Amino acid sequence: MSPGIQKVEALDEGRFVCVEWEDGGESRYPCVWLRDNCQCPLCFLPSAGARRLLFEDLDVNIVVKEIALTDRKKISITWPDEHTSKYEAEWLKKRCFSEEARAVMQADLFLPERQYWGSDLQLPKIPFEEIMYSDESAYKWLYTLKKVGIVLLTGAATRQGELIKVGHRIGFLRLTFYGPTWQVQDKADANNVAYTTGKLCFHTDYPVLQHPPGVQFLHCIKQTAAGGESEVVDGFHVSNKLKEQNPEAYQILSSTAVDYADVGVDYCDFAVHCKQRIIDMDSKGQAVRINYNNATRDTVFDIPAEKVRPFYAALKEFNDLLNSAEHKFTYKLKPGDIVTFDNWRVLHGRQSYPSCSEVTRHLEGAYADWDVVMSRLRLLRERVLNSN
Ligand code: OGA
Ligand code: NM2
Ligand code: ZN
Ligand code: ZN
Repeated sequence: MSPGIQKVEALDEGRFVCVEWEDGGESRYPCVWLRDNCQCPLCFLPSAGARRLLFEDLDVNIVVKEIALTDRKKISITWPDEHTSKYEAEWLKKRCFSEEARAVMQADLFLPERQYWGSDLQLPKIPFEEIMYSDESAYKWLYTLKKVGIVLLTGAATRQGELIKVGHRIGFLRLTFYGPTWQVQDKADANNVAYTTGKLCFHTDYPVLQHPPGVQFLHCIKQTAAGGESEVVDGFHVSNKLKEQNPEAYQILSSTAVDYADVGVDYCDFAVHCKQRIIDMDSKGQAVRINYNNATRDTVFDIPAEKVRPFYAALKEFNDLLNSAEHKFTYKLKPGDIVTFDNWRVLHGRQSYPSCSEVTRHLEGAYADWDVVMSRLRLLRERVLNSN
């Protein structure tokens, strides 16, 4: 329960409204924001949870004409044109502009907490069946996926189609040029290095797409006796290490736009080209997405010749850190396992395995967007927390 309102007054010639809370705290709201967020049926469409008010009808220099405290749970503002807006205490409290209150709201919305790991990873495991029927388990799955970056679902059937069910559980899967789901196995005239028996060094999938898939699912249907082990590494943790140990390499990888290319035929024919920085960072310099697949890094490289070798040297430093025993975690998928991981954060690889005329190893893969996964996570959280 949020505290009630003690007192409300206009400040700064009516440009701000100051709310004094019963618990002694104080919040200041700019009037232009208050008017913009009027919750009346003319200004807001509750069935869509969206603003009806047009920006052209908003006066950015608006001031209050009158303010009243209706009861301790609501304030009412009359604007110069006699339009009236009412705001609930709880609604206002959540939207307080103080740094602390904003941090609480942002954490609630985006769950930015990260648990970094290295070779010490305790791979989180949940039975596949549980996430399918229990909201609590599904919530735990997605919450852990966001925080740790990887969760293993165990005990799925060893046939194609289980990932379609996972897609329905979260909402929907991300379609790409490799199809709604795709079969990782040794193929003649493979249109991707993943479809061979070769080793795959640490990579994120699909940096050739402008918006690479945020989440990846790999369902083990058949596993080879020899080879084919999986490797994962926490790309955000390693990026932090690189920044500490080799700021110049970090600077190069987080600023150089690398060309990627993928041309071929699968779901349909494709000729995809894109530029990505290998380490994408936010405005605070924190890594937010790794875009690195050595196989699809283009032969075309759009940087001046003298910058090429320093770039390779920086990438070598990053690659070495990814592969250090301290950072990487090795495991082997069993038939029925579905590894789910943050494809923006976790780089993955596999050991080579012997080629054979028959199929000895078969994974089915699929992608989802973080928008869809986070949306399901928020809805599950609401349901799980409200039912307890
Ligand atoms: C892939 C991939 C891993 C594996 O298909 O992109 O990384 O274990 N596969 O085959
Ligand atoms: N597959 C596994 O970036 C990539 O090419 C990743 C994609 C073929 C769908 C591989
Ligand atoms: Zn209104
Ligand atoms: Zn991959």
